[in-house]
Amino acid sequence: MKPRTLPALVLALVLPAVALPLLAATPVPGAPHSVLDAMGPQAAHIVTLWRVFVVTCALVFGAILVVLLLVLWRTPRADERTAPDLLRAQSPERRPRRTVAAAVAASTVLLVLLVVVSVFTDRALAALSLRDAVNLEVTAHQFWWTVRYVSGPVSDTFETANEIHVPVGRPVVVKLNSDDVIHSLWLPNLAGKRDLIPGRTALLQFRADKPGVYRGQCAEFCGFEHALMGLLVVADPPDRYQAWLQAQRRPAAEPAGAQALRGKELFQSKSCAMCHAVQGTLAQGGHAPDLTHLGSRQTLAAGTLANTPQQLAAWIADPQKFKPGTNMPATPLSPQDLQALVAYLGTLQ
Ligand code: HEC
Ligand SMILES: [Cu+2]
Repeated sequence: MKPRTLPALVLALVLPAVALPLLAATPVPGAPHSVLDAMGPQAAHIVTLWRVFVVTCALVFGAILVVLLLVLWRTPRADERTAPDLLRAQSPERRPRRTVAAAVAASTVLLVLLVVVSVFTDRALAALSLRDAVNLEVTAHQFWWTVRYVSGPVSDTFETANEIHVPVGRPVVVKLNSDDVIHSLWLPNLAGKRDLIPGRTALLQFRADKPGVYRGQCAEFCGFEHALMGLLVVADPPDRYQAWLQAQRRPAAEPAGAQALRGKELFQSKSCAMCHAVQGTLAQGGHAPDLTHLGSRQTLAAGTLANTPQQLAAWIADPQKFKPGTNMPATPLSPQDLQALVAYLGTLQ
């Protein structure tokens, strides 16, 4: 290799090899969810661990490439006129042996260090103070989430779906269950993944330190619509959180207006009420998202659609169009009936 090609190769190989992983440790602005944008202590521990790993591995990789290039550069070139150098094969290779031993020792030390950092991260994750914690139960279904608020007396317990509200600065303990297959709850900005396994209870602890809306995702392949099994975590200042709690505990208000009233009747007489519950009405189904305060949610169908009257109508008319394989069937409805249902669901604030 010509000496001049070395700097060019360093530029072409080593720089990207080191720069790309470092880029992977930098948050993307405006991403809907990101492990690199920690909004609480649990996620911060994890992202620190990730950065230590990425930087260490990138530097090691860069160093290996540099050594490789140096070796290529220094190796004597042979061509057809060069006499075979058999002497080298017979003399003991003391220097290379020492170099290899040193490299193995350095790798071992680095690996052990990474293990130590991982263990400390694990301990830090377990050390989150749970004083004054908010208690929640999340049950995963194909392809949506039940969220039950179980702090305080039983009369204060209520259920919602696909949207978790938490107060900023207070720890949250989530009891995890699954209704069908294995799912995994992943709130990248707030905590690591935790599996939801049928028949087994797991706990996830986190705390949100900044108000905001953080997207979460099912992180374990669970069937057709696994990718459309999202959820939102809304971290509110304490007073807004309390106001939200009060509103969620109330049963649905009686709708005003003939169209919405007709919608309520339809909801109770069509199949909807067999699956969905609206507290304070005859609809008490338990196999689908609780719709008592549907209007207060930002999305429909586990983060798949925006919660607007148009999207709501489109969803009810043909859920399979948006989530093929979801467990909600299309219900044949006249346009007037569909509008009445949408008007009714719009009153469920
Ligand atoms: C066989 C049970 C079943 C019936 C009948 C049914 N649904 Fe659903 N519905 C579901 C399931 C399951 C979901 C969750 C779908 C998903 O996200 O994968 C759902 C989701 C929804 C959502 C979105 C809820 C949210 O929080 O995102 C609305 C709104 C809804 N259904 C309204 C209706 C209406 C109105 C009817 C009657 C016309 C109806 N459903 C009939 C099972 C049913
Ligand atoms: Cu899932």
